[in-house]
Amino acid sequence: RPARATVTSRFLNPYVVFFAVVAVVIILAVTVALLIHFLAFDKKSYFYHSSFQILNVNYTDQLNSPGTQQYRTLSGRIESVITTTFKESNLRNQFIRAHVIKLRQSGSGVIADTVMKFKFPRNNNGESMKSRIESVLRQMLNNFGNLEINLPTEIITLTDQDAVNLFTQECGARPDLMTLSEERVIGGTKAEEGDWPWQVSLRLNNVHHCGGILISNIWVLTAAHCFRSNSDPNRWTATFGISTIFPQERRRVNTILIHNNYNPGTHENDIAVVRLDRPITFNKNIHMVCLPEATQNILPGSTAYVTGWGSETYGGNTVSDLEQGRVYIISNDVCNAPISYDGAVFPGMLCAGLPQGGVDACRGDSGGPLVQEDSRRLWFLVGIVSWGDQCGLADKPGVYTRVTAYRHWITQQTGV
Ligand code: 4AZ
Repeated sequence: RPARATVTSRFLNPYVVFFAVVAVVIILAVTVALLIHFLAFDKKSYFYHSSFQILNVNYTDQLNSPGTQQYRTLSGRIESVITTTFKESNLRNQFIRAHVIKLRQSGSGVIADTVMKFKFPRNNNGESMKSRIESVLRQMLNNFGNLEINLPTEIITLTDQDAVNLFTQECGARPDLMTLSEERVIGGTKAEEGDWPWQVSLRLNNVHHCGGILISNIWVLTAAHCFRSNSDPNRWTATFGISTIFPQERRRVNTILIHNNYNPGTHENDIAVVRLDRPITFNKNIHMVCLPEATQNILPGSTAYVTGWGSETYGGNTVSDLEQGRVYIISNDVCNAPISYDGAVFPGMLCAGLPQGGVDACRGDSGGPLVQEDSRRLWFLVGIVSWGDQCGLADKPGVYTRVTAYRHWITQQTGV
């Protein structure tokens, strides 16, 4: 009898039965929840391209370059009209962002090539969503504020790669913008592949000597002083990608054009352009930066980034993985103060650094970029690493060639 009692309690103990049932219910619930999650809530990004025709804006040369105020204002207005439209529609939760890739001329008017990003559950197909997007745009047609916009003739579904390819043909986009994602916070000092896609390594006898900046598929901008020891194009090559040991691309240098009035004594006009032997095919990790307008104001106190393979300490060795530093623009007046450079900073130069020092360009960074992000998340070149009193000292910021001052010279030399 005691034996039988033991057997009974082992198999029919109400607690055991209770826990077994609870366990089964939990497993079932989790399975169902996962199914629902993947079928209904797991969202995928979808990209669409459409061309909006703006009827009441006349095309002018000012809309040729993304650096003009007109270009920024018009693109920004179109983006905000599209955003408002979707935010007030039944697609408000699916719409993520719109970005004008390019403004083009059409007759006397303007066409805005635009990429839009949406997020839908996976079980939705992108094509049925396309007709919902079209119908939202149709409904909103008469509600575009003071822009007169023609309904796009077609909306094209893009693959993620198509969307990236559209951006790589234009200047100044980093990977976070190409996928219309949240802005990536730039931290640390090591760059990741694609972070600074316009960065070039200029190599003398196949050894990294200077930085350079890709401004078209064939022209690289750099500093004149890079060629003080040697200006024979046959001795120079350019590599692309964040590693100087394993570059993604390599080109010979065909021509070196140094500013006629470069003055090694005062560092004035420290600018040069280099023509590659053949064009670079742009991709996500290698493409050009935007150039500012000659009239663009570079605001003291605004944030900028300097990148390069230069030494980390004055007198140190260059590095093989690209580094980035965050600095602030310093006015020429402050930079010319007696404790700073005491008048040695000319109008064609630009200072950037931290008041306490510590982050700076150094030997080997010369010729490389100082860039700033604009309101539409495009990156513009504002300076070329030129000179400074050692590296990272307090009150001795880096001094850069002021790109706006040489905007016309760059066009004269390269057509860019
Ligand atoms: C150089 O020797 C050099 N701290 C470049 C930049 C700076 C100093 C020196 C700025 O090429």
